[in-house]
Amino acid sequence: MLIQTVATQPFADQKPGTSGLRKKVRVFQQAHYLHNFVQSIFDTLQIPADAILTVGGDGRFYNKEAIQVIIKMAAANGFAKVLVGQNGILSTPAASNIIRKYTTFGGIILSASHNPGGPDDDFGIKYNTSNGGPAPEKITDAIFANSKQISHYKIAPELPEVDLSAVGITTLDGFEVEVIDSVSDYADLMQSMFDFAAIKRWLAAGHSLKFDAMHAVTGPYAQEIFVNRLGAPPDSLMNCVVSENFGGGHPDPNLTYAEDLVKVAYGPQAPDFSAASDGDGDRNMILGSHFFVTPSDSLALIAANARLIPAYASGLSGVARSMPTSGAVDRVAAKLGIDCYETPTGWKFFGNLMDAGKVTLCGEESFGTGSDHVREKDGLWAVLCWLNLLAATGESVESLVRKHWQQYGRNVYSRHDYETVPTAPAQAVMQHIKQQFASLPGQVFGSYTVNTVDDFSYTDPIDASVSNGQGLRILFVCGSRVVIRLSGTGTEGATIRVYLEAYTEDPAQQQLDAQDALAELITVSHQISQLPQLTGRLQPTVIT
Ligand code: VG1
Ligand code: CO
Repeated sequence: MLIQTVATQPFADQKPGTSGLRKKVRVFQQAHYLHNFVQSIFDTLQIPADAILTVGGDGRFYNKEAIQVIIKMAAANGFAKVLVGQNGILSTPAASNIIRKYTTFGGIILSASHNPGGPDDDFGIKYNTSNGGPAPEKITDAIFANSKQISHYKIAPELPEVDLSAVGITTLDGFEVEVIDSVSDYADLMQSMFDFAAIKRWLAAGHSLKFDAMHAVTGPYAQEIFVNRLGAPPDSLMNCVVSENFGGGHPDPNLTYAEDLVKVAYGPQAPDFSAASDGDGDRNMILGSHFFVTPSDSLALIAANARLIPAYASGLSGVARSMPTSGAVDRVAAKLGIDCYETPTGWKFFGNLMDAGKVTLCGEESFGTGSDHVREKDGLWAVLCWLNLLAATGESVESLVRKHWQQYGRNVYSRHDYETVPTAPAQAVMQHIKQQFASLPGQVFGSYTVNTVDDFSYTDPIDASVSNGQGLRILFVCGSRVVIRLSGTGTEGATIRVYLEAYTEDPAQQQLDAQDALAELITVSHQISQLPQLTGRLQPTVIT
């Protein structure tokens, strides 16, 4: 096989964020840009002679072109084989499953997740290690370092374009590309974990389900699992045909962007259960009839009831949540007598805990829930958890949540996002809070007294690696808190995320709308951060 070494110049902006490198498609289309990053990944690895690389993406614009480049570069860099999803499609959790099930060396996932797709929108790429999880910071830092000094990349230019539409094996000079069915391995895994017979009976008894794939990657997975295997009527699915620009939408499953589904779930014919997933299939939104479940509550409730699900019948080893996620799951862990870990934002921090058998379930407030069945968060898995719990208990979504609050109290929670803020004022907000670190403790704001403030730092309990600067925390004496951090997944300006949490045992308070219950805390957060004054933004762009 002819291997060409191509001279190149470094790009300065290839630092992976919370979940890989995300940029506008046009940035990736610059000559050598994708090649440089892929070579920078390969240069961090010691690739053994029989190494297999898993490759797949969420089907967005530029997915197929990128895959052809990656195949040619994998061949030139010494991989023996590439496993690629049919039509270049693998949801993020499905890719994680393929890496694990076929013990491949690692994987490249092409996705910008919940960010919009299309020629003027976003593309992304990340590397997952042999455990199926996102590369830890040690590796992403090394990739960035390589990208800043790269001078050459290797490619096999004569390798023919692989026909990604047909399942099968192509061989060239001993290098193999196998196109695999994108769905069946994942659907089999789900079927092995949940009580499909009980869910089938629940559906057959007249309960209704609506699933919104938001024109993104979970469409074919939902068709196979909900319709083909669980017998749900075909009109249980909406927006389930994958499109390269996600139907022009923003494939982010929350009350703002999943408006098609929200209309149905709050409409006159509201189904018993509604759910949506994001661009790459790792996020989930759970709704009952006229009822929204916060992701933090969803994690807590799945943890509390996990034994009703066959895969977790023998209990959980422990749980983990990202720092900004509410403490609802901590209360469940305390009751169950299991450990609860608090990690920085981003799924990559859960991998070590799962590999070491310390945790079974993990979750993030950003509509991410998952378990150690793979090493990514998993949207359809969360949907199946809920369906399994509904079928096993015969309860409605709302009554399950309300009973949970009665038993554990409610962590009233909301996140306010201020998107596309220019970088300077966003930094100014963070600086303004940091300047008050010494003076804030003890200060009184209305009914809130500041207890402590810090910039969250995490020491990994398994490998002792330290991650600093993970978000500013203002903790109040009453147990309420405000967390402020800058997003690491955006591609335009800065996004400021303000996370608000108050705990209440009072049943009357538990019935309140979260925005009403948090109104004073929101005002206090503005007083301390001066966000409206420093950014000119009076309202958040998105409230979840
Ligand atoms: C966001 C979320 C974070 C999540 C990450 C990737 O990161 O807050 O919880 O892990 O997206 O999700 P940030 O840095 O923008 O806050 V996905 O579904 O985009 O891979
Ligand atoms: Co995602």
